[in-house]
Amino acid sequence: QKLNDYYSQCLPGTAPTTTSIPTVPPTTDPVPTTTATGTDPAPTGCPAINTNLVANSKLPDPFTFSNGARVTTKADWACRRDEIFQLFQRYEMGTLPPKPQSVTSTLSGNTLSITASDAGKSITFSVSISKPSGTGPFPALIALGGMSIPTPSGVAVITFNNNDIAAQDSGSSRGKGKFYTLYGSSHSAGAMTAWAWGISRVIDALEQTPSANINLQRIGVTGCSRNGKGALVAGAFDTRIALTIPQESGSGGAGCWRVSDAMLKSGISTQTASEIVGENVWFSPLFNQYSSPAQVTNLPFDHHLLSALVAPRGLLVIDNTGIDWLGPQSVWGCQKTANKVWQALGVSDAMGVSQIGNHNHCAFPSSQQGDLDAFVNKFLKGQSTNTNIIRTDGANNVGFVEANWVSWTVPTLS
Ligand code: MCU
Repeated sequence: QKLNDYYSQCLPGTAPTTTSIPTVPPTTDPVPTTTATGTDPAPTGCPAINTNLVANSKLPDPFTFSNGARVTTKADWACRRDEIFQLFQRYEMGTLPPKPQSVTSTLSGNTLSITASDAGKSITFSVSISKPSGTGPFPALIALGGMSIPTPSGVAVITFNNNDIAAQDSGSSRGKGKFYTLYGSSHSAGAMTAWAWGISRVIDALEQTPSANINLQRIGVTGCSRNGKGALVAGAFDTRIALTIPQESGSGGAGCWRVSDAMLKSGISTQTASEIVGENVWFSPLFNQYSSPAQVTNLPFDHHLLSALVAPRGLLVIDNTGIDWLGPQSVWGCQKTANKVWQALGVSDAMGVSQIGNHNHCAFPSSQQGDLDAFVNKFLKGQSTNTNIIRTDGANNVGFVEANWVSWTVPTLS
């Protein structure tokens, strides 16, 4: 109930009516050169990134490198994924620091305390672990700001207080939170990158704490609204996460900047990049200069490619058609397009979209329970289920005309 009270205050219209873009603080951290996350080593032999931005009013091609070469194999995709990951850090999210010099943890009851130290500084934060009955190791969902979907049976819930790692009260929260205590208040990472870094440290801690009794192959991440944007980024950035479930994440999450700009232009009151950079600190200050409609079209990616970073792992996008501010047409078109990357990898049913209206923001409707169960049972419990789920009840969304947004074809990657 507390969570629902909070969410009902969030929408609609807590956004400032004027867009005052904060000045860009100097960033001292280096431009990213490697994925440096999860357990995957950065791929080698990849083409160099071409950072000349080329205007593109459509959704950029997942299968063409920035140097113009075509992606034809799964090995190419590993390189292209790495390139997309670096581009997101460079233009939108800020730099994701690699694993710090030291990560230590202690488990006391249900509380896992994590200390991360680097370059003479250290921070400590904790997560609470709520386990089901029975014998583990248990699958687990890491919940940003608490669970907003029904807790699946047999699954542990790890509550991650993302606000403690990076504040998200308003545009004045820049550089506040434990991440910035460790890396400095002028670090380029936006709040979502900072949260993703923190979630990776939670997984590091679980790896070194077998007594926590969590199955490391069966970790998911979820969150709603602003925390749903964060859940998508965490799942995109750390390949140890088997299932990513962003709920009603809207613009800046499962929506595509270009489609949201078109919605606003057509008169629908929806959130766009130029609004979001003034409202809060979810993105890097580096993104400010790319946020106007004229600049958004210069970005070498859109959020279909943020989702694509999750592939071939599990992704279920849970969404609400009833709230214009969330950009339902944008989320629908963006994520149907993202699914093409899973298609190319031969696992289109590892990525689903379930979009249902007529309910309050972040109030999960029972009509979506089957979709959630199918993904949880497959990716967190190892069952064989039908996850061929791409559905919307939004009549308007049929108006997303793919030919207006997608001018590339989908290869079958060998
Ligand atoms: C959907 O997430 C955000 C949205 O981006 C904000 O503009 C709005 O004010 O708050 C939403 C939210 O987090 O609601 C809880």
